[in-house]
Amino acid sequence: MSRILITSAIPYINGIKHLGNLVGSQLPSDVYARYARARGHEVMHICATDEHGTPAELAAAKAGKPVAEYCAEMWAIQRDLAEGFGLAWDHFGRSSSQRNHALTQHFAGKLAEAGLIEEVTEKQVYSHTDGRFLPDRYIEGTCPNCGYDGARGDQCENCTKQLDPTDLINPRSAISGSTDLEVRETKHLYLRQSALAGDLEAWIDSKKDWPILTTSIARKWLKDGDGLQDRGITRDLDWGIPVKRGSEDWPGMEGKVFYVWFDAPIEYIAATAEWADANGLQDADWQRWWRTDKGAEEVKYVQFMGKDNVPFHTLSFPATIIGSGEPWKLVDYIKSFNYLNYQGGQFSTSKGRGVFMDQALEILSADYWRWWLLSNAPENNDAEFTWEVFQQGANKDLADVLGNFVSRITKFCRSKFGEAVPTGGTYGEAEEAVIADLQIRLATYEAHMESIEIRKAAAELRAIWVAGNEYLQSAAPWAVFKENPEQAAAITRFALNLAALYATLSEPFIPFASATLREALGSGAKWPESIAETANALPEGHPFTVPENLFTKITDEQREEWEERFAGTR
Ligand code: B3M
Ligand code: ZN
Repeated sequence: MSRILITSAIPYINGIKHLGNLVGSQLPSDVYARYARARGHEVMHICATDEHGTPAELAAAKAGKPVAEYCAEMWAIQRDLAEGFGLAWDHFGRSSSQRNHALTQHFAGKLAEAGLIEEVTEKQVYSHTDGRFLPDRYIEGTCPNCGYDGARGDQCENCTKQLDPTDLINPRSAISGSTDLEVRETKHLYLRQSALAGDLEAWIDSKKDWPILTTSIARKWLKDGDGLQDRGITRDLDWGIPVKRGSEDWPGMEGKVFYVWFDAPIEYIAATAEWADANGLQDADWQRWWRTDKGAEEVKYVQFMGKDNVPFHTLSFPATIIGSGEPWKLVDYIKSFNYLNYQGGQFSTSKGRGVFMDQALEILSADYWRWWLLSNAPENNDAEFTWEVFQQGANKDLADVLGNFVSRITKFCRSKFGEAVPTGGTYGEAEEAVIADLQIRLATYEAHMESIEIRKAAAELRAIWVAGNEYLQSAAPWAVFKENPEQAAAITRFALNLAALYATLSEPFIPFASATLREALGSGAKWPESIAETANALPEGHPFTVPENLFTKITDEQREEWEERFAGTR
């Protein structure tokens, strides 16, 4: 048993997330956390909302609400949706928390002490109409790289090039549309990442077992120098964490806040402190997860995120940690994901294209989504959601295989033996063969889970379900019953035990169905040591009930209706 710290990239506060966001971080992190808990590890599973920066301010303005109020409301909405999807965090924090304010200011102070912060006078775009500077997404214009006319001050969405507001051609304010702009001088803090390039490169090089997607992005940024240019970590905004050195004011930085990407990853730590606060615990209780001088040396720390977040987690955040000179825990493994596309295009929050978390739960229960998304997770390539493949995948795996198996055996037992595990008969060759097969499959499933190969793990779990279905089909207790009721009893007992095994093994992927099944069968959650043992976990005479249809099929009419409903934009 070990201790595992798991964080999911923290979603921006500016609206409800779509299924592409979900499968790129929160969902796989939940599967891994559930699996680790089931194996008896001590787990700390953390997520939060990312509440600062221009996305939050712009979304609040659009909603006509003060930004603090908007964030508080959206946090509660995101928390409830996460619960609806079964995302089992130990804590769902907020990057606007006092804990994050204090920790972010603390890190800035330490970095300054280490000589890693530089005060730079730079040029920023000022809007006369709006009476303010226009950093990042507050400004839009034409991309100098590809000519796209909706590029934002921080990045071109079309060609992904990182930009500075002053790079844009024909710039305009994203707030008022005004072009009455002027370039003015303003002072900002820069983190001297370039001074840490050697340390970071050596650290990345030492991560031999990381996914190629993660290390290739990190290396690209190291080579291009892009990611390791010194980075501005402050902004001329009202909403955010005020710039301070620890608890001291920072002369010349009055009225400025830290850049959202500086404070967001620090929220992983802060959210763990928020967890301790919320549970009446001490600082030592969260520090044992984060401070290597306070017990975190033995913690394994795993992060989950979409590929666009990789540079910030492989370079910027580690620069903050290493540069602080303090014994904070560095990440041990970064699992990153490609994109999920929607019906031949992209999911898009800004355009409202695709299916969003609230809509998904309106039409189907969470396990359908969890299963399809995870078994098709965009691990090695981008993946594609279409209503047709979704319908096919969910129906085949959940209804035809797992649901059908459970339904057939529980209903058959009820009709012939009553609602208790039947007595009599013994397991024979057919059962021994299934036990041997599943013992190997279990080891494969565990190995994929441990190396966080989500698709492969899902495929193996599916194969485990299929094995039960095939067994039942060929053992055919309904046919055996007439001639040999004792043997039919043994077959039924074996199959009911397989159903109980499936409830346990499937829990990381489909926790709701797993709970329903466990309750119906009155089975425990203990992870199997050996399949032979679990084949008798439900003893003779053990009572059960037939679970309500675990999974009903998605009909063609439903598919067509949803395809049409979600064809446009929100
Ligand atoms: N909020 C971007 C995103 O939601 C950003 C992640 C922060 S992780 C510290 O994709
Ligand atoms: Zn571009």
